[in-house]
Amino acid sequence: MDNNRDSVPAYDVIVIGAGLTGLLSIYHLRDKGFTVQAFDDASGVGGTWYWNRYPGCRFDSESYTYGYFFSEELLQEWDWKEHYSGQPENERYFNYVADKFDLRQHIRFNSHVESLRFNEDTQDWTVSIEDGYQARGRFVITAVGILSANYVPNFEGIHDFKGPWCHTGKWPKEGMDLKGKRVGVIGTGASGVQLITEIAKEVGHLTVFQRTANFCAPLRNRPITDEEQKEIKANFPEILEKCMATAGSFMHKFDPRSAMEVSQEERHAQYESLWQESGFKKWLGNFYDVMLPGEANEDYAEFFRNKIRERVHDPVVAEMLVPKDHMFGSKRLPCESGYYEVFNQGNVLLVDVKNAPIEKITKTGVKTTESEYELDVIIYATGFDAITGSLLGIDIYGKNGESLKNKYKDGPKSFMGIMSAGYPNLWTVNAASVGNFPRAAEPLVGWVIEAIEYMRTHNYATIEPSVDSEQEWGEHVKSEGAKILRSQAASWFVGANIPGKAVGLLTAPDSAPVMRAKREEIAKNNYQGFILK
Ligand code: N01
Repeated sequence: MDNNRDSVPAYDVIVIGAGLTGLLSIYHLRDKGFTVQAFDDASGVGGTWYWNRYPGCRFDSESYTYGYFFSEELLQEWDWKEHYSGQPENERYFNYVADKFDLRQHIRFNSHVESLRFNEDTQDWTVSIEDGYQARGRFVITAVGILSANYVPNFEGIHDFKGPWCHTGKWPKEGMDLKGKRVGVIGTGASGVQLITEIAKEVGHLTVFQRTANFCAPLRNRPITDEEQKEIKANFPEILEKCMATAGSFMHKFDPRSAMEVSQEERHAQYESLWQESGFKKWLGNFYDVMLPGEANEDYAEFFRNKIRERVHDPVVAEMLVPKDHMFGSKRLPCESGYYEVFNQGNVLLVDVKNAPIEKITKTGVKTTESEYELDVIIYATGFDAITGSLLGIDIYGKNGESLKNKYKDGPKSFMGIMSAGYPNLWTVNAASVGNFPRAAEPLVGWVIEAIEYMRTHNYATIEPSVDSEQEWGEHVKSEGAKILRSQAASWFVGANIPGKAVGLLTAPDSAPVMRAKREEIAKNNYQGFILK
């Protein structure tokens, strides 16, 4: 509690997080004349790109579609070196942005936010940091990341293991010494796939514990040539336009034809030609109906399965790597740079932990229901408590002291993923978007700041959604969410990866252009669906 409130520094806006969305928020808020204070757990900027330092970590959005577009000067002076840039360069980029725009002065680092409490008398929020520091803000933007609450399964004996271990999302800054070691990796999602491919080059022996085989596609990364660099820099408006026109804000546009309308020959020729392309084009640039449950989806899935079979020499191992229990595209497609070939190495073992689950972690390794594996290092590539994990990691108390954890116990309750009834002026921006994240974050943050400006202009102290609009949104997410492919697998998209978490789509079911249009309509109608006082 803030017993001595007058001595607590007060700001117009508190921003939690100094990653992509946090930096963006600070820049625009300051630009509009608001006072702003940000807090971050980390000792530096970058969020995801600060924490995920594991070997192999990189974009699978095209680098030049990922950076900020708000400054033409920044676009022109920053050179992405690779089409799919790696973590070290990505972290450098965010540092460059923070320095260029002098953003660090507004950030308190090494500051773990413990709680947020709404003060009904002063109609503002008190933020409390673990070390006892406090600040107040009229508004709060929780730019805490959608994939930032690391999930490590609660395996029996996890702390008994004698060797080093870590989660991919909290890779030590000083690195991990894996050379020549017996390393075990648990998890084969996008992080595991990138990590496994990279560390297989240096470890002594690698044991991969796989519960679910994934559809993975070649990334085909390469350096950006000088010629390409010039072309990219001359074409940023077109690049942006392309991204903003698509459902997930990526550059790739679906083929409007149905896969099943064309001949099998033509269909397969298209699959093959997309296979040779880089990045997500294979996922998001194909016939539109490969992303709908049904015949086209299964046809493309089989094409992927055969690609895996071609690349893995041992047919038994190949079948273990072939996904058979979920639809293509229902989980996020990991991009890879030689993942399947890793399993042709003599020093790599694939262990199926679906049929024989991990029973416990021992002093010396991993014990499944079938066997024991001796290891020097264990790496948990076991994912994140997505979307709500980091938000609910903060004790948030709204009107009448009601805890957000309690409100969210059966799943998130918000209007448009950006604010919850009973929590005035608390913008939970990260719940609203997936896809090529920066392209979704820029317009969203812009919209939030416009709303804050609107309130300043019209002298309102608080904004919060009505209970009705929150309920309607919840019903929309449920009914429309059930229809989309992302809801059809047991993944982080629906919270199914976290034991005990309520299962349901955690983000908007609408495309990015639809979400932008909905928000514009709300703003045009004086923030319809919200109560302003
Ligand atoms: O996490 P995941 P991730 N026993 O949840 C397994 C983004 N990202 O960190 O599939 C055994 O996808 C789990 O098994 P299963 C991207 O959006 C982007 O890899 O649940 N295994 C799965 O294999 C991505 O989607 C990039 O059966 C257990 C794995 O752990 C998101 O982050 C790079 C287990 C977790 O996979 C998350 O990816 C990396 C258990 N008890 C990540 N519990 C870019 O390229 C979990 N698993 C930008």
